[in-house]
Amino acid sequence: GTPASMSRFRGALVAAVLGDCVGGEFEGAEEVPMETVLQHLSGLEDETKGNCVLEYSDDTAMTRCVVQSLLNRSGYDQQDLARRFAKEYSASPGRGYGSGVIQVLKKLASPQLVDVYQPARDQFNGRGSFGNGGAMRAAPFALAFPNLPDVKRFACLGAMLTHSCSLGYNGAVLQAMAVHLSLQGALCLPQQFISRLITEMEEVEGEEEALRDARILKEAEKPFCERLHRVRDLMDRNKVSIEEVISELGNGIAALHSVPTAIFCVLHCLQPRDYLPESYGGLERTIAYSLALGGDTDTIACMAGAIAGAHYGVEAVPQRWMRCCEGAEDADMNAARLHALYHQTSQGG
Ligand code: R7I
Ligand code: MG
Ligand code: MG
Repeated sequence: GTPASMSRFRGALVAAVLGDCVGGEFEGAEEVPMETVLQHLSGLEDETKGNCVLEYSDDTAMTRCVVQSLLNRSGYDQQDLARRFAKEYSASPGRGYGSGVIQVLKKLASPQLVDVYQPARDQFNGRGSFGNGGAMRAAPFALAFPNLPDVKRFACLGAMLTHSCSLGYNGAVLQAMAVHLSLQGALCLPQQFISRLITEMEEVEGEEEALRDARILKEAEKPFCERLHRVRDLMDRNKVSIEEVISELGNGIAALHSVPTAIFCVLHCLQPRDYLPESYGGLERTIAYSLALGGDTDTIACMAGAIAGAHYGVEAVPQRWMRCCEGAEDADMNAARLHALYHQTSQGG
């Protein structure tokens, strides 16, 4: 498709929901044989099963808040978004939220709250969360703002409502940038795609707070850059085992151990793989592969889904999969509305 086409917007938002819904089955599993993944996915194709419903988790619940807020406020409004997060959590607390972020969401509900970023700063003894909860809901920022500086800035602020550690919010910046570039068609040149992400993250991680957090947490000087270099090394190789991907990139709940992993899943699945069905297109391969990594499967598949969906477009999403996923229809409709906002913004409106 052409850059920033409607199909890419719909693909991004719908495939993110799909990843979350189908990935929920394996969240936290240590090892997930590919055979089990393929069985789970072919279960969605089974018409005789009638109306299968896979519920979405916190990943989609919070993404929906971001989408609704951006649309309603025609841009980023921290008060509005904070209120929506709090309201959504109190309406459906059972969506599988991270154990730490629940405290933030409860505080955000207080009408006395003056600084909406303060509850996030109080997390984990004042250092803030490095979980992937900011990154899992970052895709809509790439679908609302056409300019990269805006995407970076608002993805960062939107994540800081719950994640004040740079290893948390910079994961959101990276995820939003990956969706932004994919939307432009940048995945047609995978080498340039990863190089561009590294160049951008060099700058992002050169900030003082990022350097300080990395030092305190005893990570590499620029942790996301280091991981992206590993992604580049892995994608250059012909054969890579799942075990190697997990040990090099991780499959955990930290943004650092999941956002580069999701990006790798997309890059690795641009080509057919002999352990994935020949009938699968790139989007199906990406989701299946993400689940086979185990660990934080709903979130890795959600993030990989958003990037892949922006590349392949909505036509690549299997109708039967979509019908099984709660919130997929809604995502499709809202993607069209974000498409309008994006193109309105790009004309300076
Ligand atoms: O990041 P967050 O919103 O969780 C998102 C994940 C996704 O996988 C969702 O699908 C859902 O399952 O949860 O929630 P947080 O509570 O901020 O962070 C998640 C977890 O990361 C925390 O519960 C901690 O276990 C861990 N964590 C930390 N541990 C120690 N020190 C995050 N930050 C820290 C830290 O600074
Ligand atoms: Mg979840
Ligand atoms: Mg998860």
